[in-house]
Amino acid sequence: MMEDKFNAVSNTAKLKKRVFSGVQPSGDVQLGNYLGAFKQWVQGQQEKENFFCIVDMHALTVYQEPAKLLEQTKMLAALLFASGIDPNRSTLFVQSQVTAHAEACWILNCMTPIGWLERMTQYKDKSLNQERVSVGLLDYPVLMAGDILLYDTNEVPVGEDQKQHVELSRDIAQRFNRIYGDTFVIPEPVIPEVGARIMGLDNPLIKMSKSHAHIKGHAIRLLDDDKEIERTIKRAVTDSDNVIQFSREPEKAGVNNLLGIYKVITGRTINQVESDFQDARGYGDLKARVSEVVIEELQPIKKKYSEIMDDSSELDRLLIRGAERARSYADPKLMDIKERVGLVLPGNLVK
Ligand code: AQP
Repeated sequence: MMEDKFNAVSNTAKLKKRVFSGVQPSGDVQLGNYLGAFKQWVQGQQEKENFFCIVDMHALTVYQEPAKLLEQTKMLAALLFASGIDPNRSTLFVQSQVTAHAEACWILNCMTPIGWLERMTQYKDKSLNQERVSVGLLDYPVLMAGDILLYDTNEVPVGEDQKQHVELSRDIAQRFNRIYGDTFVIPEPVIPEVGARIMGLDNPLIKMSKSHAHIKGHAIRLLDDDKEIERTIKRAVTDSDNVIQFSREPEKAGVNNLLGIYKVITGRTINQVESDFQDARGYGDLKARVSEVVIEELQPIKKKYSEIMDDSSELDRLLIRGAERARSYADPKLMDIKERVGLVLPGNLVK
């Protein structure tokens, strides 16, 4: 029954714009992932045809403890479903389950100049102060290009931090199309107006991030209990002038970040948000109100998450089905790519 409904949805979906986006199972999912990505993905499910990918091979670009990586992958899948990703509307799958991604990456590697990769900000940031940097870390954006291009993606919703990578995917696609003929749709990055960059609560000048989520005070993790959320927001770095307004000034980045979190959760305009705090008695009130809306937003997600984790065999079934569906798009596309570059296809060899 579920299967029929799923196919019926997929048949009508062809006229819709196609969306691809990914998230790494690289640590505790934090509020920035949710507000900058998941929430936007869920809201766009109705009018677009969506592929959401848990990019476990991307996570491998920095060392992951094997048992933890597997656990984080399942937890992330459960959190995505709990946040509202609907398996009857969207295809949610794990990257390593669809081998076309790795194969496409290799072919695209062979036509990507190293200089394009060395210029990537994320590569520079993540390789800074590292004793050893893997080839995978440098190659991260090419694997991402493969992810996106295999699905004839029109739009890639990402936070501000990933925009450069989507632009690189466009460059790679255009180069391939020039050399081998029209093969790839050129994808567009779509950056949400709000929530594009949620900053660290301990340091509002750096973005909130999964890999720093274990540092006390840095992040709200989606599974934090209410008291922990309240404590972390209470400790958030602000300033001393007690003015509750949006501002681009670096010294106001902490207050700006808290107002941004409030704005994206409540869906209110800048003016409405500022007027909500007109009568606030300082940053204590601001923090209390932000805690309230964050707790309210995350409570149903945590509840749904526990229900999903109670029956993990259903979660496995959904991931198997998601991967099958992803393969039904990615495999024929890979065949087209291989044929264009002159690789041997199954039909080329006669027994
Ligand atoms: N702070 C953030 N604000 C807004 N959006 C964010 N995203 C991540 N952090 C913020 C968005 O979340 C999606 C999934 O991210 P990812 O896992 O693919 O990689 P990332 O951007 O590198 O996320 P993290 O949390 O910072 O992970 P680590 O620490 O492992 O690198 C993307 O759409 C991203 O823009």
